[in-house]
Amino acid sequence: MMKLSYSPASPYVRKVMACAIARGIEGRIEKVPMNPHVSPAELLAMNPLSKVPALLGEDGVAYFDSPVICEYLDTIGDAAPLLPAAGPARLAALRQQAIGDGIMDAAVGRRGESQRPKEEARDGVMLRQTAAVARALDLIEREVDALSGPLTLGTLTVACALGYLDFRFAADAWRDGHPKLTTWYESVARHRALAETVPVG
Ligand SMILES: N[C@@H](CCC(=O)N[C@@H](CS)C(=O)NCC(=O)O)C(=O)O
Repeated sequence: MMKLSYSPASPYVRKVMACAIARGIEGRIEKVPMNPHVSPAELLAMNPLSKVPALLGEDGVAYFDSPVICEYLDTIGDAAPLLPAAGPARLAALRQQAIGDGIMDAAVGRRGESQRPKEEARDGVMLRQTAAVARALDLIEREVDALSGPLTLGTLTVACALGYLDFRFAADAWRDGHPKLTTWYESVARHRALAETVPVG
């Protein structure tokens, strides 16, 4: 049994679980709850960076971070891989993963900043994070056609990033000004891999 160090609100953890469900291997993963912010010894033994997700694989190797874990999961089971073989399709999926992970990085960072005492420097950082997300959404809207087709690591990552914006920053209404992305998200969100991993809390 693989072991996934896990926290329920993490969009990166959601991405990993969505990949596992999409490939039908979620039953081979035991989820171990972990608060990375208090650096528990069990997590540090797997990931010295004290971040979730971290996955103890069937080969005994502790994998992190989420892109690496998802690539490893592609080697488990018989389902088609979520990351295409080397070439333009793989590069497209990796690029989508990068923009989705980038939205998560900016939004998770902004959420962390928002919980610190208010000061000018903090507000400046949050404004940059907000602007980065806005520009990333505009890029994905322009390139929305590339999201169609079977699920990939790239499209799942973008969907999890949008789900995190709904979860933590619903008031920002990311759908405004992104009609094509809104339509795409409505349909992709129905996939079991995403429907069963919606963050709660
Ligand atoms: N690049 C990492 C990011 C993981 C990450 O930042 N996880 C957050 C939870 S959402 C975390 O563990 N933060 C704890 C910390 O930064 O100390 C990935 O893709 O897995």
